[in-house]
Amino acid sequence: MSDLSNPWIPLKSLIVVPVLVAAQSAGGGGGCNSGSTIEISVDTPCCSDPASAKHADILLEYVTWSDGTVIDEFVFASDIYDVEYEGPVNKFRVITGPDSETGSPGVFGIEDCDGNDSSVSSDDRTIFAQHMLDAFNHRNLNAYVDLRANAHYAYTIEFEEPLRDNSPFEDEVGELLVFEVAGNSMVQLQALDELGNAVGSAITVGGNDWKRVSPERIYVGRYSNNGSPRCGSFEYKATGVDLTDLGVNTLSSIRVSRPTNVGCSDVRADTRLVGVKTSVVPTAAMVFD
Ligand SMILES: [Ca+2]
Ligand SMILES: [Ca+2]
Ligand SMILES: [Ca+2]
Ligand SMILES: [Ca+2]
Repeated sequence: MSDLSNPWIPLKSLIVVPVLVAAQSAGGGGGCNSGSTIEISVDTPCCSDPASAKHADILLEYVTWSDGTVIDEFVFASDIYDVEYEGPVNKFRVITGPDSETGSPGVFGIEDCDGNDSSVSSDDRTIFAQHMLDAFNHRNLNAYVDLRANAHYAYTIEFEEPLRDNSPFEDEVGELLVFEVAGNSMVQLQALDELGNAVGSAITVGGNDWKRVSPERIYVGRYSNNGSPRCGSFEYKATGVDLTDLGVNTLSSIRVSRPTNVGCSDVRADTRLVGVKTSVVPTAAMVFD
């Protein structure tokens, strides 16, 4: 009641509102980069201009976060499992640029893995996970999951070593790089504990989270189901996710899936995830604190 007599309360409320709005837009979508670009430097051995490497190696070199932090150590997938897919055939593929020297070049449809391309079996899902791992366990970014169906899917990525947040608070340095073909689709990310249970909070990455890669834009090719290149290309966009956004301080594995309750949004995400080594490994003394 005494607050009602305080003439400053209404003014305080007015001041607080814009701060809250800014905090929500920075943390709600998993993006931790202000501005419309993310600085990811790549090496494209085929071509002096990275934009010409759409069918070839696009090798991750270093990332420069908006606070000036430069990181050139990355953590790749060591396993992929628990693949789910409830969509039609010919719509869920692993693509590695056909002229690549890093990774396993080609276009792999999930339905083809067991030798019967008319349906998706349990064997298909298991073998497809191996194709995904072949695309996710090295620094060639031209290797990703391609999805063209508005259908349920999910998969779990386990990392070579746990990712660790450089700060327990929201910060500008992302522990996860997420790439998306064309930057027009939404994807859901959920941290898992050692037993595979969901921990922290699921986030949906999409919309303005996707940034144009700088200093030079990068592109990936378009392919028919038999693997032959088609005309044109798609710009490859990316975002950085601070582990605080996922509600965890460390991350050993992550569930990637179709978001639910997002209306008519494009959920056909074509994704590639790379872990970023932003923090030193704790010493024994730190572990036992
Ligand atoms: Ca099959
Ligand atoms: Ca953080
Ligand atoms: Ca897309
Ligand atoms: Ca961080």
